[in-house]
This record gives sequence, structure tokens and C-alpha cells, in this order.
Amino acid sequence: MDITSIIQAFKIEGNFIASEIINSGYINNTYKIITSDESYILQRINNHIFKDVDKLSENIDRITTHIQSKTSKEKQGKVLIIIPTKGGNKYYKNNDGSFWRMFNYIHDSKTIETLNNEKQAESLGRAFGNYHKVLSDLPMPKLFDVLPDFHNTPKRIEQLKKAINQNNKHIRVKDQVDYLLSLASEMHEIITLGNQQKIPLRTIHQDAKVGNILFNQNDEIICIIDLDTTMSGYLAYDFGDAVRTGMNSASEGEQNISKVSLEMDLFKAFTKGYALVSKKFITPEEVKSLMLGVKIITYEQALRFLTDYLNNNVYYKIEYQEHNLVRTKVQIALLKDIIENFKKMNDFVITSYR
Ligand code: GN1
Ligand code: MG
Repeated sequence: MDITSIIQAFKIEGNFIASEIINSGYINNTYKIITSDESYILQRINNHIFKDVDKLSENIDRITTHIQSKTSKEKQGKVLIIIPTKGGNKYYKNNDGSFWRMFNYIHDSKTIETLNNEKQAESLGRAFGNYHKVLSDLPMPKLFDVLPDFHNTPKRIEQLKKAINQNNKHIRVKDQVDYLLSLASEMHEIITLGNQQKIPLRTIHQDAKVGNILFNQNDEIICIIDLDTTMSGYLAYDFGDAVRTGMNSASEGEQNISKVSLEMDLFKAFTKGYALVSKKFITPEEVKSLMLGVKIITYEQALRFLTDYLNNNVYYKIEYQEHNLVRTKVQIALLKDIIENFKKMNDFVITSYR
């Protein structure tokens, strides 16, 4: 793939000097592009997953424009903006059928896989609170539903069952399959609350993992990235995903399962940060649903990794054959810890909103 010709399709400043692969994210391919005047982020969009690149790009344009319009002058340059093609498009389709897009590069930023201190955890909470707040008045119409049923846990359970029936690979992972299916009946709760209209649909990120956050060197948050899945959903999903990734003492691919546990102090700091911002708009029913999000999103992620393992790794990028199985085991260990501490964590959430 000749990346230099792709770069030339975009409205960039300066002459191309170098490109570096950024190895984070399991879906799109990401590069840092350095020119004589500037740096940029170039991404190859995974169009097997995001099938309607037009509508995806329109969503991201609307989200980034809205966020930018609410950002003070001093902070411009610290939020994501789309760099259009020379023809003014939001993405570029190469003649080999691949899809590309470009963003500004945010300087002096870093991503973190697992949080190291309470200051980071509190900022993470505030960042998602703010994301929800800022997007609450995104002008109509509703964002396009890029991945329908993305966090529909009952449907994810059906997908696992389908994958089990496809081959004999499941025999090797009987323990994991049995454990996850034994919990299936208690994982419908958020969808049910939503269907009963007890909790409202809002615009949320839907991939609120800590790796999708840019921090500065002082552990403060600059902005949230990876906006592909931002669409209608329930607050509990983002709350849950942030806890699932940020408050796990191990990373998603940890092979030593004994290292996996939920960091209670970080959880408390995160919850304080989220409550501080969300107090102004969250409903009492939503507050009660937040911990369900932690449990259900962790469960769902275990299902998704295991399903992909059984389907021979067609969805997530992997570095070795058993990678999705290792990831499943990490999520299961974390889930067990969450279930054990559920009441304590839930009490803390409820008290934080008093
Ligand atoms: C994927 O693209 P990335 O790595 O930020 C996935 C999320 C999962 C996550 C697991 C579109 O996110 O839903 O939670 O991996 N994104 C999509 O780490 O499926
Ligand atoms: Mg990402």
C-alpha cells in the first residue's frame, strides 16, 4: 500500500516526511503522518465493519463540529477536527477500494491502557460526563445508527450460541461458554429498562474505553477520540466501558490472569468525577442503572471476544491465535470481581449523587 499517494489526496500543509504506525485500536488502522509543517492522523476505515462510510463520516463531522463550536478559543487545536480531501470530502476512497480519513494531530498527548492514579480516574469520569453533556444538544436529526444493536446484550448472547453451533472449537472453551451462558438471564436488564422507557436514549460514545482518551503529561484529559460508534444508547454503557477498561489492574490482553482485578480506589475517583458533571442532567433511574452497565458491558465484552475466537477471529485484530481467548479470560476474571463487589460499588454510586 503506497501511503504517500493517499496522503496527497488530503489538504495537508507542508511536505511529507514520515509515517508511523500507531498500534492501538482493534478495528481501524492508524498512522501518524509528519510533514515539514505539521502532523496528522491518517486512518484506514474498516469498511467490513463500518459498511456505510458516507453516513459514518457525516456523523463524525456533525459530532466534531458541534464539539468544536462549544470549545473556547484557547482550546481549539485540542479537539478533533476532520482534515478534508483536496476535493472537500470527509474521506477518500482509494482506487483499490480502501477508505481513508484524516484528523488533526493533537500534540503533547498520550494514551494509557490502564489508569495509574486517582487523578487520572477522576478526570476520566469528568471527561465522559462532559461528553454526554456536550452532545445532549446536538442539533437534530438523530445520528445515523452506524452499528445497529451494538450493545444489545441479548443479541450478543444469540451470536455466541450461533458461533458454538458452527464447529467443534467450543469444546476447548467449555468452562468459559458454560460460565457466560449461566449468567445470560441477568444480562437483559439495561435493554429492558430502556424498552420500558425507564431510562432515556441519549447520544453516547459506545466505545468508552480508556484507550480512546488523550491525556496530557499532567494526567488531565485533552479529549475523547475514536468517535465512530457515537450514537444513541444508554449512559450506563459508557460508564460501564470506562470502568471495565480503566479500573482493571491489568490490560485487556494480560496472560497472567491473577493480575486482573477491579481497582476500587480508582473506581471511586472515577465515579466522583462522573457524578460531579452528570448530576445536572442524569435521572434517578439512570443513576441506578450505572452499575448494571459495569456488569453488563464487561459480560458483553467477554461474549464478544469469545464469539470472535469461535468464529476464527474475523472481527478483532489479533497478534496471535489464542489472543481473543486470553482477552475473554481477562474479562471473565474482571466480571467475577465486579459481581463480588457489586453491592459495595453500587452503594458508592448512589451515595455520590446525594
Ligand atoms: C473495539 O476500536 P477499538 O479498539 O477502540 C470495539 C469496541 C470494544 C473494544 C475492545 C467498533 O474498539 O466495541 O469494546 O474494541 N469497537 C468496535 O477493546 O467494535
Ligand atoms: Mg480506539
